[in-house]
Amino acid sequence: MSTGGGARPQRVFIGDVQGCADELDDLLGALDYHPSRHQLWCAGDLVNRGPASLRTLRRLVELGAQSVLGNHDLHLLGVAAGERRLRKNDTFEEVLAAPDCSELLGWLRARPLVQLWDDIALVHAGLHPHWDDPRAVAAPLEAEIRRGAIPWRDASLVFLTRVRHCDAEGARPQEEFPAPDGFAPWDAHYTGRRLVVCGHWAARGLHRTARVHSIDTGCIWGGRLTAWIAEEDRCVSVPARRVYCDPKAFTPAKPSGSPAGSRPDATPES
Ligand SMILES: [Mn+2]
Repeated sequence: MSTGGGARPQRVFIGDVQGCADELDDLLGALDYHPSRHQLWCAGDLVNRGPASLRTLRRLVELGAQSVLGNHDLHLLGVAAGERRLRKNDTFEEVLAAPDCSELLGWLRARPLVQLWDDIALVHAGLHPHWDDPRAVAAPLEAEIRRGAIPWRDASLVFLTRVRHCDAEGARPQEEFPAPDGFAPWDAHYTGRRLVVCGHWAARGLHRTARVHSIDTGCIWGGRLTAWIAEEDRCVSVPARRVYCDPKAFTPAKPSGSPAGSRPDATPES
């Protein structure tokens, strides 16, 4: 051990990688990553839209990294199971064709939806204002996912992996941009004692308050890949090597009537 011998590893939370394997390696370099000093926790959406989903999954497994599940991770599992159709902007076909596909998807399927520490909760999108015990909500959903039976319509699963705005009762709006009166970013209604670390909301940018650290900084859109080191309360980020995803390739969000030129994260699949 070069430093801090015997000390517990620092928790390093990484925003949505989405197949940006080169930037993941750039970030590990910028962190001076070492397995004896750092424990990696990704905020989900490890795959899709970016250029190298297969290499990203292999790298994370090799690193012994951890993650919570995001909507794109579930989508990959759903396509692999024949429950969901590949969409035109999906970029993970190489994962499905890989010789180690079943091993990688088995690893992905075993990731949690929520991870708790005394001080921090990690989730892909957000936590519902009425949940006193997010693990009690997530555990049965995780069991179904591990069995290969993703409960697509379960409102809690949708909330955990997709929420951006909600009202005080945790209801989500039909439209997110702009959200109607009475709706606010989900963390405005969150009163839990843990700091929530999440991804999923690239357009919000790096958003750090006493309640939430939202660390998806839009690498696939040509933004940055960001890590937050909990024990140092410090962010480290690296720029995208290029723009991988063109917002113009994304049609306005449903339902019809969305304004033309909606931002890409206005789609239900961001
Ligand atoms: Mn997402």
